[in-house]
Amino acid sequence: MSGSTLLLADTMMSKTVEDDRPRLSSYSNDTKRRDYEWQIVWRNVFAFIYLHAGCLYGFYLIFTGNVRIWTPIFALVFTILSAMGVTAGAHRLWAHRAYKARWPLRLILALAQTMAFQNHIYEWVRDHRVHHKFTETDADPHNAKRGFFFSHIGWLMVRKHKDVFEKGASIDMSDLEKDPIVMLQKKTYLVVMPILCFIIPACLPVYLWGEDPWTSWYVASIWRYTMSLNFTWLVNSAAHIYGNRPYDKYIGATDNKTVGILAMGEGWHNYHHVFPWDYKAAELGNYSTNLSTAVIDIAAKYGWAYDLKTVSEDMIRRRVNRTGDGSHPTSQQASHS
Ligand code: ST9
Ligand code: ZN
Ligand code: ZN
Repeated sequence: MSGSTLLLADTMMSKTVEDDRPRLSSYSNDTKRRDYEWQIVWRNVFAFIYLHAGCLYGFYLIFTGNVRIWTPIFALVFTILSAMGVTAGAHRLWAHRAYKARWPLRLILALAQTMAFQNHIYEWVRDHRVHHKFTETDADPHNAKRGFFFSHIGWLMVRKHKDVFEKGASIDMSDLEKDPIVMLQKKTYLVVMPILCFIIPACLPVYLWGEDPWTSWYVASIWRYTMSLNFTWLVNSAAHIYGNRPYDKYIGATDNKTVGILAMGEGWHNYHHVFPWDYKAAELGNYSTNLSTAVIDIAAKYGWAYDLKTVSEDMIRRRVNRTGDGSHPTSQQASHS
């Protein structure tokens, strides 16, 4: 990673430009209400209230020093591991086929994705493919035109819009149906997920360094899980609302450096929506804001990942000049201003 690469990334984020794409508020009440009745799923509402209250208690335990030092460190390591299952696994490998992976890597990524409890790979990928195909319409499960709260967490607390089912039926999932690791994970998810996401992370600190069991539960399980959910959800909310649109100013997705770091390289979302097949999910291979790319590159070095797809510089430049908002350092608008 060169200094100029870092500079380029920083320049891309530091420029603020006129946002002339259609405003999110153009999602009128008519559209919002059409054929849609709110059907709140109270089980999920209460689960998310518990998780967020527990997460605040986890913060309290950490900041008042009522925790052994290794427990938050362990939680952080576990967060990164499980995040790789989502970013390098569910997202870049299974949803977008941006590279290919040998079975040992697919198995590790599937286990890591199970630790993250963001639904099994099959369901995660189906919702994500629908999100890309019908972005910011009623068929998008976390349609950002329905506001920050809905696209962040609200969509998980209500029944889906009927367009999600109807248009979602057009999504081809046959590639996942042919992957025995994905199908085994789907079949065993309800048993394996609670063990990997909650029980093992809560037990290890107790057995390894004598952490108090409740402290371990609230810090290593609840705090860790709730924080990683929120970092992930920022990609659907913040990275569809705040930030620059260097590659396409006519779409909602934005490049957002903060989300890029918190979501392990998934915040370069304007780029990602324009070039979803790039295994980096970003233009630059900048590891400091894209840990997931580093993991795929290391796996590729050992032959576990291969056929990594990317986008030519020329194609990017042409797109930047045709539809970018002028915030890209190489854009013609930027160089003329
Ligand atoms: C979670 C997911 O948090 C987060 C995803 C984020 C994605 C971000 C992407 C950005 C990149 C990655 C960044 C990673 C960063 C990591 C950093 C970490 C530090 N197409 O869903 P159901 C059909 S999950 C086609 O029940 P309801 C289908 O037939 C959090 N068809 O709908 C289905 O039946 P089946 C934990 C579809 O009843 C049937 O409808 N999990 C589609 O409206 C029923 O489906 C939870 O909280 C589609 N897209 O319920 C669980 N969808 O499945 C939350 C559905 O049998 N979920 N169908 O084939 C639920 O409780 C429910 O889904 C619901 C909706 C209440 C939300
Ligand atoms: Zn998106
Ligand atoms: Zn994607």
